[in-house]
Amino acid sequence: MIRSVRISLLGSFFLYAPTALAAKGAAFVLATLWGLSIHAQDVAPASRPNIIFIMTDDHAVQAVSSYGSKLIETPHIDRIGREGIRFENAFVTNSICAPSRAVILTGKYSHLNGQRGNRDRFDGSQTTFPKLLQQAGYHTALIGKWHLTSEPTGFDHWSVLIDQGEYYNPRMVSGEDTVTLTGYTTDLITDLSINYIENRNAGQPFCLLYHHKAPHRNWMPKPEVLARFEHLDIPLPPTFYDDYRTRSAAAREADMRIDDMFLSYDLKLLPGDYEKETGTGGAGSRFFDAEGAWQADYQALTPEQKAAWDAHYGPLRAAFREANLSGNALLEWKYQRYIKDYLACVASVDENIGRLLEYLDRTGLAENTLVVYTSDQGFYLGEHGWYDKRFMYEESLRTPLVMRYPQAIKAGQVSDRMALNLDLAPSILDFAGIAIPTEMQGRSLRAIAGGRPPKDWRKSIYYHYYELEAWHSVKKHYGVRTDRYKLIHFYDDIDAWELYDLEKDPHEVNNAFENRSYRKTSRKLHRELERLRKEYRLVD
Ligand code: SGN
Ligand code: CA
Repeated sequence: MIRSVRISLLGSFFLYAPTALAAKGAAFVLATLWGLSIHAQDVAPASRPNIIFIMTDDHAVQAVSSYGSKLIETPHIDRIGREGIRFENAFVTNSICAPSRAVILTGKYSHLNGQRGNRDRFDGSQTTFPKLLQQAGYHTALIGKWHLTSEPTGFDHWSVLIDQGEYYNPRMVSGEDTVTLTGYTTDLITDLSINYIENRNAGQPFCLLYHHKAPHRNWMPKPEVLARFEHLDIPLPPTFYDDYRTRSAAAREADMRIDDMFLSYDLKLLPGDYEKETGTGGAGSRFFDAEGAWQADYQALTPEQKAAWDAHYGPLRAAFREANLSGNALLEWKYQRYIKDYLACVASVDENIGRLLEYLDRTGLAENTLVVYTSDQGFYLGEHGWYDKRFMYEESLRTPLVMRYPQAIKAGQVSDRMALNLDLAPSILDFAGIAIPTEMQGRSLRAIAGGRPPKDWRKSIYYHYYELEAWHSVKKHYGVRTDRYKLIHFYDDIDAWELYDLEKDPHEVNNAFENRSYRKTSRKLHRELERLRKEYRLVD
């Protein structure tokens, strides 16, 4: 377990110094602590790229402008893809945080890396791509969200949030030490990341995992952008009022509807604004005290941060009390509240990525650095009436994936090949010129990024979700997706199949499993599913 031991010197330094100063000081103090040279040069050996692997938490493609978002502009994330490659069809193999991270680190499916759900303990003795880079002479670092309950392994330096982490004034753990920083976490993770690069040992190539908490629940934006989307009336997604008519019970029984969000913790109201807290969160939230959690978040703000929150939310809360909403009007109010906060969190992520890219330009590092941007999975932004992820439906199965590496990736490419988070470890190793262990189940994306997609590239993907008695009560399921179809089997306490024709039904509202005209397709998909389950060693 990661322990919270407070180092008073660093703790008080960070607590009382203003953010920018704290960051500068942090660079010096941390550089000294890590024993790094603080006179880095900005040229790495041309043959081995530096690697910056940027990952966010729950950032849906529907909120990335280069993926066609109508909700937000994300110019800096878009820039990575424009100056390199954007994968239009990137998916995860298990749409939930810790499992996705374990897949990314090991290049193996959940049943083999052991991290099936968020609550499993990650076996850090396994082979991971950072370990292989480290063995090959890379300096490896991890800064930001980790969310695996075992201590990070394979990193020369790490500084991580505890569990889900905090949006403001986060505690960050490095080894035995915990420091509390002051400021907005998305900014601070970027400050620490830039400081790491600045102070690295220039004699070694580096690999930095720069991992944001945002835009994970409970969507607390930075003061400066609190009101960024307030003037807009964000359109409802077409499936917002999905009645789940053709689906199995899995969709109806999932507890992740915007209507059931916590009025306090999610929607930032306070007791007195409403009669009683109506939010629910499925099996895993049984002991969750939403009002208490929201109070704790609010009380952890500095007086200045509180003042900014009060100035923004005070009038919104007053208007809410005044409006006395019910029915769909109340539901749509919840949606607006949710989506505006979510988007504002994304805006800060994008701005900070811009800051990092600008630093790479300024220091001449851009040319020889592979920059990868992805999210640990997608998310529902009101589609099917939901937030959260977990289901194999498109919004949470897909994830943004863009890469830039001027020396090996031609600018301006968009690939429709099916990429998986399973492919990231092999890809990064391949770009670094390191042999990919045969036990890794993903495939390197390097040839695709180089403009030469292999002829035998995959034509289908396998997905498997395992967390039932957890938050949001989504049933266990596995399935196969091809370029056109998707077949899903919900199992364990249910035995139900769904089949979607993504060409005719891109929003996945017509389960065609019982439709006679899809019999042949269904048989083919079943065969393909069995083939994949053998290939990935789920069955003998
Ligand atoms: C927390 C969230 C859930 C979320 C899980 C998993 N509740 O438990 O809504 O599904 O994390 O998210 S919260 O009240 O703590 O925000 S994950 O990204 O870490 O997998
Ligand atoms: Ca996540």
